[in-house]
Amino acid sequence: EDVYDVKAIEARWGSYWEEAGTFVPLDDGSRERRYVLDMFPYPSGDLHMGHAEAFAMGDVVSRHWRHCGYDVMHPIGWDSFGLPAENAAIKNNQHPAEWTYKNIETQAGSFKRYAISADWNRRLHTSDPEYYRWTQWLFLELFKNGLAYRKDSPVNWCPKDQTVLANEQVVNGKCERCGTEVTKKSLNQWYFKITDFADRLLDEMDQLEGHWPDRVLSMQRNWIGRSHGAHVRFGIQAAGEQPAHDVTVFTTRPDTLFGATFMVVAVDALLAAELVTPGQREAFEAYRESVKVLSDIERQSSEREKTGVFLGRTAINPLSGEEIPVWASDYVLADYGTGAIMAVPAHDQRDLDFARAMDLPVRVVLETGEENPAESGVATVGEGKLVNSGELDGLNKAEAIAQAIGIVESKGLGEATTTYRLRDWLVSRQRFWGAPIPVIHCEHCGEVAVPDEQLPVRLPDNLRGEALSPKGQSPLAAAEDWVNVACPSCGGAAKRDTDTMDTFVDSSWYYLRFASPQSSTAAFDAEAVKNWLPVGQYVGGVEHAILHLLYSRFITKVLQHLGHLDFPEPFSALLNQGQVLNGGKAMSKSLGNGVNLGEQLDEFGVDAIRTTMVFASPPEDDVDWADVAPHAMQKFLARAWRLANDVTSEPGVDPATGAKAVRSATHKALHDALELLDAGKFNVVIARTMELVNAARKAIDGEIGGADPAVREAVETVTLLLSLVAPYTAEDMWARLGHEPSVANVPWPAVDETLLVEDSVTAVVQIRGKIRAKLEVPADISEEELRELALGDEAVKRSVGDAEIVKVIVRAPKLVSLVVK
Ligand code: ANZ
Ligand code: ZN
Repeated sequence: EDVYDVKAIEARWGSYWEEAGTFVPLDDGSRERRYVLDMFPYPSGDLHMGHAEAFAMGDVVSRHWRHCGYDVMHPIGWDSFGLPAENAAIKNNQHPAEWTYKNIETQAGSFKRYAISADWNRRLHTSDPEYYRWTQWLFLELFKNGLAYRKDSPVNWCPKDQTVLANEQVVNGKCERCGTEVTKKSLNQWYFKITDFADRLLDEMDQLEGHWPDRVLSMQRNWIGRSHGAHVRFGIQAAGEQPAHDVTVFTTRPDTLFGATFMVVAVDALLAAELVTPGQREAFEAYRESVKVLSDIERQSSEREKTGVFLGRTAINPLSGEEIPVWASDYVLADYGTGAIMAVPAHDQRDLDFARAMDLPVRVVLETGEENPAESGVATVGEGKLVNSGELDGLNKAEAIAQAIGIVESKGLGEATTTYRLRDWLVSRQRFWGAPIPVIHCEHCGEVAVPDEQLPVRLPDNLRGEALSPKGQSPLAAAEDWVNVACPSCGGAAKRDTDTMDTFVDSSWYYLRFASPQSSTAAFDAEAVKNWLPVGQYVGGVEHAILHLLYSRFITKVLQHLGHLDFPEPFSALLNQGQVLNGGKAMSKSLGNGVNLGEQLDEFGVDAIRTTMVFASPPEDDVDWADVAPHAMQKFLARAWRLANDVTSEPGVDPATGAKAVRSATHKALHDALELLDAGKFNVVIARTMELVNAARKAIDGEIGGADPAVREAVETVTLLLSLVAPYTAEDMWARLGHEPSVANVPWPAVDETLLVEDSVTAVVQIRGKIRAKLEVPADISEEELRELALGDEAVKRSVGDAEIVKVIVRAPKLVSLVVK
């Protein structure tokens, strides 16, 4: 029959690939290995359009590489710890595992239907004890090597709900759920020392240049935020007092030291409370109270009116000896630099805004030719020469920076330094559904690592429903028989740590686990990791551009540092696919513009949806579902599929005996497709495939006919190209063409370069306006070549005879005109 029956075709091949093990890598070294990885999903409900987009893109890469002859590993797993499962469990009086594993099954079914070329044997779930046993091992590796530590730190606290709130859960200073005023509470929390690796995280990004999107690299750079500058110490005094102590500021602009007209200390820094004089204390405390509820982003917003309070003291400029007032404000952050700045309003906009609000002086020290900031309200930041700056006068900015650092260093009042925006990674959570932190607290021995043979520290399975609701400490604290253990070191009574790990820890190493997912003796098998890693192509959304990628890079570097790995970067290449929008907006419940993936698959078939996703735009661009036409795509697939029925030659006949025009079209499509795939222009590959489908159809319906071996070659090539995006259709065509499955393992045919030459055209040679010769020339002939050909032609020579050629006009590829006399 000649009807493209999507349902029948899906049913025919639906379970074939998994049963045949089509996508299980050989892993025997007979082929070069390549690793393609999609960011693994979180099991919230079924797959959605975003998954469909991301996984369609990753599958193009994976299938392309398989056709190129690589042994491809394309694994799949689930990031299955996390809060939504816990919230669902509280609501439904369940254990979080129930919700989690039910959703995983649903998603796995959808992935299979979606025909992702995944190796299902490597499937993993981060919430399996077999997995989190190794997450705990990883924690202990950091702990034992001084890279995991505990410290007190302030958290957002809702006194009514008795719970810690993430920054996103604090709305206008109030608890998102109950509206109670949020306070800060100090909690003892675990941190990973990612700051120790800040330089490596920055510098080793060089090797990712050109392989990761530029914007991701710059987001990582900004997040780490390395600033070169200086620490400069200012003496402090109150009226009539001797300098009490020093305050050190961090500045990236020591050249502007003579322009510092006041100092600002972060209002919430301990230092501010120490510095404030008794007379100013009341005003200070009132101010501090008023800014407590603001987030860092609000505090630093340039939109907000600057606020602050005078601390009653002056600071002494170490270069000029000038006395300047010391203020406290919220625009200076307590945990960046030293929490104190020298304010140079002429050349720093924030300082200028503050100076204008508080009526403080503005002094230009770098003459840039711009308008005076005191009048314009705009700080000047250009290049120029130093003025009003004593011994720095006349220097340019770079010279003055070096000179100023030299002077403060020689006086012992400061030194060059580097500061980072990056903070240590807070990894402990007071929640249940995560990997328990494998530490035991003993009064005698302190923090003791759970011995390796006692791992995993399993989550208790008797907690469910209400028992999981947050009570200011981890729900695990209530499981007394779980908490109370013997100290592994002294045998005395001790308690387990009741916090669980941030789920970013789970996902910071899963790409390693995929190399040997069943290993029960190690987190990863060294040999397997050597064979498969780093990941050749990582695919996922830009929402993970910072944290997940940074943490994964950090953990890889730690493991390399500790001798477990021999490469510094986990992901050699990164692709950020775009979002799927509807009507130009992200799909959301509140907008009511959601599109259900399952319904789309039911209506148009898997292949049409996948092909639509890939065809709609370059992979990194958004797809607006309001603008696409899966119905038309289904028609195109049907048209392609019918070609396979109309090929009447047997497989294996040399296509060289077939129609040359068809062969040219085929090899041009193949050639272009390879270049386009390497360049990541997957959408254009589909456009080329469409052209080839048209060429093949024309040949079959015209004089050439379906028996020509060049037509078979064309249709087999269509099949191959379609297998990148439309696996069911392609597999069915392949079978109809008389081949064994699977088309996924068919090598790309070699491109015959001689077939790529453009068709020839006819050039005419005119002499005195009359056509004297016609030449068959390549369409892309150069002016020079055409001129030579024309002048060397026998008929032309004859016509010219003894006359003198005074001028040759060449219009390649069609015309040569000779002026003779
Ligand atoms: C004087 C100065 C003059 C500054 C000037 C800038 C321009 P980045 O590049 O982001 O590292 N600063 C230092 N610590 C701060 C804190 N805790 N909160 C807010 N601002 C802080 O920025 C470094 C600059 O930001 C430092 O250099 C300091 O202001 C300010 F024409 O010192 B500068
Ligand atoms: Zn002990």
